[in-house]
Parts: sequence; C-alpha cells; structure tokens
Amino acid sequence: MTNTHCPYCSLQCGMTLERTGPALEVTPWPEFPVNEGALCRKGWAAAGLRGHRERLTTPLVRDSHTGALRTADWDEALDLVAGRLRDLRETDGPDSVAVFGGGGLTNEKAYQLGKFARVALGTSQIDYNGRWCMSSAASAANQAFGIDRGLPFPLADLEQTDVLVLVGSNLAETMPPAARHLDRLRDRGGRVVVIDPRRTSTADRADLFIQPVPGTDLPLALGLLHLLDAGGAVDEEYIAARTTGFDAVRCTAAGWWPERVERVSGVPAGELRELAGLLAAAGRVVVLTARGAEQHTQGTATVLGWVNVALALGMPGREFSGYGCLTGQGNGQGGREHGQKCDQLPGYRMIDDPAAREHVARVWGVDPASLPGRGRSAYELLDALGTDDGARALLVFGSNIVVSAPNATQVGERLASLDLLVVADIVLSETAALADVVLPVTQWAEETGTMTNLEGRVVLRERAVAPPEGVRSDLDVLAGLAERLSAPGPFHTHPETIFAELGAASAGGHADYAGIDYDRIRAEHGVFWPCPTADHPGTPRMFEGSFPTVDGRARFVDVEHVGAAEQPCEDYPVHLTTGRVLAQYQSGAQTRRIRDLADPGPFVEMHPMLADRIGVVDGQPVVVSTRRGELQAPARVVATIRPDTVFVPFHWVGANRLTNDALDPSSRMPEFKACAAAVRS
Ligand SMILES: Nc1nc2c(c(=O)[nH]1)N[C@H]1C(S)=C(S)[C@@H](COP(=O)(O)OP(=O)(O)OC[C@H]3O[C@@H](n4cnc5c(=O)[nH]c(N)nc54)[C@H](O)[C@@H]3O)O[C@H]1N2
Ligand SMILES: Nc1nc2c(c(=O)[nH]1)N[C@H]1C(S)=C(S)[C@@H](COP(=O)(O)OP(=O)(O)OC[C@H]3O[C@@H](n4cnc5c(=O)[nH]c(N)nc54)[C@H](O)[C@@H]3O)O[C@H]1N2
Ligand code: SF4
Ligand SMILES: [Mo]
Repeated sequence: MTNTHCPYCSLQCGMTLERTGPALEVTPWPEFPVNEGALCRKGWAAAGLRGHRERLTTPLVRDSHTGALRTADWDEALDLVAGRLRDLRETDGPDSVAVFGGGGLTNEKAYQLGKFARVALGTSQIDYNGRWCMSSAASAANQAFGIDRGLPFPLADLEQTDVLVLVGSNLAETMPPAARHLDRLRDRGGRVVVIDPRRTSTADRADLFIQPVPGTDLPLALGLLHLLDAGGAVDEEYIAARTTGFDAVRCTAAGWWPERVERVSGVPAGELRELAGLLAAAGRVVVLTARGAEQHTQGTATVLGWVNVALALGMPGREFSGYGCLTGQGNGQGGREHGQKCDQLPGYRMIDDPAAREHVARVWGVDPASLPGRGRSAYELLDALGTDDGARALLVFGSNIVVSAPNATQVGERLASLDLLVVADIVLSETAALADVVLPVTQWAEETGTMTNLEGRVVLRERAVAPPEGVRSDLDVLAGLAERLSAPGPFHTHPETIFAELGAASAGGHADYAGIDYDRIRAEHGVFWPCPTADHPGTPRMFEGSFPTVDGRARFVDVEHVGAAEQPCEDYPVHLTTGRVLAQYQSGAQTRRIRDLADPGPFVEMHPMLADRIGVVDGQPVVVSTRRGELQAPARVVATIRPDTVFVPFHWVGANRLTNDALDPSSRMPEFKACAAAVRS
C-alpha cells in the first residue's frame, strides 16, 4: 500500500495504490485533505496505462533508409542524440538546440530540465506547455501582487467565503472533487457566481449564471467596478492603506456603464447590476479565474481587471477572501517555478537578474556568465523551428504539441523542418510518432517525485511498483545525455538528492523550498511554499500583512478592453471556443488509451438555433472552419450554449488546427478560447 497522488490535474488528489498480483488498484486515501478520498473518473482509472499494450518499452530511432521508426538500445539512442546535438552546437551555436517541457513533470524533472538546457546545452531556447495554461494569470499576479502562487490560500477556504465568483472555470468537470466546496459554501448560505459562454455542470451549481460572448470578461470586470464605485461599495480604507494606482483604474471604469458592457458582452445590464449588488453586500468575496478568462490575447489584462475588482472590494489578504487562479496541470504550479520557462531560473528567479544568476550558478558550480539569457516563449519557440534564426533540434519532455499547440498545422510543419526531433514519452503520442528518436520513460507510480498543487502545496508522489523492463526515468535520460555532452557538474538521478539541490537553488527566491524535505511532506500532508527553513511552518495563506512588492502594497493596473484578435465576420460568423470534458485529459495521449474512459470522441457543441440555421440535428456531422483549418465532427445540439458560439473539446487531433496563434503581449499566451469560425452541414 502506497499513499501517493493522481497522475493528472492540479488538484493532485491523494490516492492509495494497492498491488493485487500484477495489477495495481487505486483506492481512496481519505486522510489527504485536498480531496478527502474523492477522485474523478480519470483518477479511478489512472492505473489503466500500466501494462498497456501501447506502452513504450524500448527506444525507437528513425531508420534513414525506410523512414520508419525501429527499435534501438539505449546506448545507440543516447549516443545518436548526443552526437547530433554536439555537432549542431559546434556548427550553429548553442541556440540551435531547443527544449520543450511540461507542467506534468515533477519538480525534480522540471528543475533538472532547466539546468540541463542552461548547463549541458547552453541554450536559451527552453519553454514549456505551462505557457499555454496559466501564464496570463501568472503575469497578472506578478504585476498586481509581486508574486505568482495560483491560490494564495488553501482550497477549502472557499467554503467560508460569502460570494465566490468563477470566471471561466468549469471545475465540476475539470477538478470534480473541488466542486464539493461549492456545495458546502451554498449549504452555509453563501452564493456562487459562474461566468461562462456555456451553462456547464459548474454553472448548474450557481446562484447567478452569466453567459458572455467569448473574450468579453474584461468589460464585465470594468462594468462591475463602475457599478461598485458608483454605489459607494469600494473599500476606500483598504485602498488607501494597502494598494497603489486606484485613481487611473477608477477613471477607466467610469467609462464602462452597464449598457455599454451589455452591448459588448451580450450580458444584460440587469444581471451585471445583480452581481454588483451581491458583491457590495458581501463581507467576503473570492474571485477565481481559469482558462476561460485567461486563454486570450488580452488574458493578462482580463485577470488584472478581475484582480482590480477584488482589490477595490478590499479582499486580497483578508480572511477567506481574495483573488486566485485555478492552475491546471498536475505540476502547473511547481513546473513554472524551477526554470523550464524561458525567462526563469529556480525559485521563481528571473534569468536576467544578475543576483539570481550568481546564486544559481554557484549551486550549479558554473560561471554565471556561462548561463544563457532569456529565450523565446513556447509558441514563438515552436514557430521559429527550422527557420534561419530558430533551433534545428528539439527535445520534448512531457507535452504532445502537435495536438495541443494552437494553429497546429503550422506547428506540424515547423517540426517537420527540424534536423532532429527527440521525444521522451510513455506512449507513442502524435508528437512522438513524428520524432527521429523516441525515448521510453517511466510514469507515475513507477517513480518518486514532488508536485506542487494549485494551492502551492508541495506533495510527494511515491513509487509503488517497478517500471517495465527497458524504460528509464526522465532523470536518467537527462543524466545520460549530460554525461555524453561532458556537461559540468553533477546531474543526479535520485529524486530526493535532486530535491535537496532544488531547495538550495530556490533558497531566497520567491518560491523558496529550502525548508521542505520528503519526510516533512509525508508527515504534514504537503508543505506550502514559501518555506525557507526546516523549522518554518510553510505558508498556507499569503498577503495577510503585506504584499511581496517593493513597497508592500498591491498594485491596481489600469487595463482597457481591446477584444479578441479575431472577431466574427461575414465569412466566419460565429465565435469558436475550446476546452475540456470530464473523462479526457489534455491532448488525450494518456486517457484516450484507457478503456474505462472510452468516449465517443470529438464533437461540435452548438445551440438548436444555429443547428436549425445550418440544417443539422444532434449527432449529424458538421464541418467547422476557421482561417487556419477545418474539422469534421458530429454536432452536439444543446440549449446551454450561446447561439452565436460553438465549442470543441481539444483532446483529439483537429481542434487546434482551427485555433488562433495570436499571443497575449505580456504572457505570450495564445488565444485558445476565441476565434472566428464558420459551421456548415
Ligand atoms: N477533465 C479534465 N480536467 C482537467 C484537464 C483536462 O484536460 N481534462 N486539464 C487540466 C488543465 S491543464 C487545466 S488548464 C484545467 C482547465 O480547467 P478549466 O479552465 O475549468 O477548463 P476549460 O474547459 O479549458 O475552460 C473552462 C470554461 O471556460 C469556458 N470559456 C470559454 N471561453 C470563455 C470566455 O471567453 N470567457 C469565460 N468566462 N469562459 C469561457 C468554457 O466554456 C469552459 O467551460 O483543467 C485541468 N483539469
Ligand atoms: N484548443 C485548446 N488547446 C489547448 C488548451 C485549450 O483549452 N484549448 N489548453 C492548453 C493547456 S491549458 C495545456 S496545459 C496544454 C496541454 O497539452 P499537452 O502539453 O499536450 O499535455 P498532455 O496531453 O498532458 O501531454 C503530456 C505528454 O507527455 C507524456 N507524459 C506524461 N507524463 C510524462 C513524464 O513524466 N515524462 C515524459 N517525458 N512524458 C510524460 C504524455 O503521455 C503526453 O504525451 O494544452 C493546451 N492546448
Ligand atoms: S480531480 Fe484531478 S487530481 Fe483529482 S482524481 Fe481527477 S484528475 Fe486526478
Ligand atoms: Mo493547462
């Protein structure tokens, strides 16, 4: 029996793994506080990928004669990769090799990948799929609060607030055990507000449901602030004592009267007034954003708009109140703290800060001047591959980019133009199938490592079973390559040793893990960062006395509505938005292969009025097209979506051939959640 955590989302639900003969059974771990024994379908079925016939158990290399992948042994595969990387570096310089990581990797792996890129390859070209996940919220939180921890309080605090506003989150399907907090909050007499272009199962739990046009959450926030200010509901005392910058924000909001908001967002002015009334009367308010609000070209500005609402009400730092982002991937939080982002070093340090470089270089035993500078963000990195100033080789650890990147056809073409594509994965994902070298790695339950969940709680995933013969951990792969590249300084393979090194590298940074160790995590059901010393209790709640900004105050940032990069027009008259369904996870590389999660596949969700107009009924095939591509899938006709909007889940190949690669100027987040589309039968 091993207590561990789910392989999937940012809740990192606790579960117990039991071995029954060769099989592995998932059973509850009721004592773990985040999920209290509850799991969603994906969690219960997580062991379905153990012993799966499609599991990779031997390296594959592309045969130069046949063009097909053939099996190889580890030495051949690693020698080949290292040799090609060394040659490229000599002929084209260190930036000719790029690295792409993932928010599902453990902290130890994310840390080691960042170190490998900077020290073994010397490349600035590293980024990861978290850029597509919560980077707009991260950018906004850094600007407003001086730090980016998704939730600055434990998830269970939600139950104690008075009004909870969920902006673009479908948590009943994306983190189902968390939905119990909504139910308990309502049992206590609190209210839940859900803002989504679709009436989701989360919206079914709402006291007030608001259904805007995709990409118009910022005007809603501005209109709300307008009403709160006009009604005398802003907390002048808090604003004076704990913030800066309100005057400019107040001035901008003055221009967003409710009828103007209605014209832009489609939300009746009366509903906005109702929401303002709820917030004005509440002592405690929590505003949470998720991908619906964030995955836009104005995602950062939108989050800042909602942070401004929370600050104007005097909430951040007050008990059971404030703003938070619901991070998505299993290690979406930790994955962004330890250096796989192009501009960051471990401990959430910035790579162009001389003091940060000095500190981390000392831990790594290298000259600070040898560390590269800032690289390109995820989409820009991919989009430059194979071009004159882009990388010629790419190493992918923990992402299935040809399915999950925006404008995926273009990304596929960039990958095809590479000299070398290396993918480490547990199955032959759509991206691995394009690789020149595929490296089979261990998965959850076969290896130990820490994850940092959406609350900033560092938890320990423990190994429960031996991996299949022939696979190696990502850490072994990195060490094997580092050795062949004669990289300086140790590249350990033992997770606990790497965690101690990570702790030292993070010490003194924002995300300080120096006081955390595996035994503490086991004993305390996880430890919240920052935790600078072994006798520090960790930090479940932040901002009580001050904010980690230069002057200790939170900043109102003045933001204006620009709108989605692509607006409906005569040729593409509807809004297309994308997202998730309960039974599938991300690109589906893992969950599509699990029999217990069998699913009818992709669909195009649309309103009966739209279905009528194009002459289809539920279940009939339709074609969705955008300026970038087409997708055919059955119509799912439901009255719960706006009539001017269609929704496609992205767990299958195709959705991202449609999506727009326009980026948020600050976070470099692509606009997955809004583009212009046409639908026909
Ligand atoms: N089942 C399942 N759970 C998951 C995942 C998964 O793949 N499957 N992935 C995990 C990860 S990495 C993440 S990031 C999280 C994501 O978790 P969520 O953010 O909850 O998931 P999404 O479905 O991407 O988007 C949420 C909602 O945003 C709505 N939306 C679309 N456009 C807009 C808009 O312009 N404004 C507003 N307000 N809403 C909009 C969609 O209709 C959708 O219901 O889920 C995590 N959990
Ligand atoms: N249209 C649209 N596109 C989206 C989104 C959206 O809402 N709409 N959401 C975006 C978001 S929020 C996210 S997070 C991304 C996610 O999209 P991806 O980055 O594609 O995420 P996954 O499908 O989780 O890919 C993880 C891959 O790594 C493998 N893997 C799992 N564990 C490990 C490991 O420990 N080591 C290694 N080496 N491999 C491992 C898995 O088998 C899988 O192939 O998609 C983004 N794309
Ligand atoms: S909610 Fe997330 S962490 Fe919990 S069981 Fe489901 S996928 Fe796993
Ligand atoms: Mo995500």
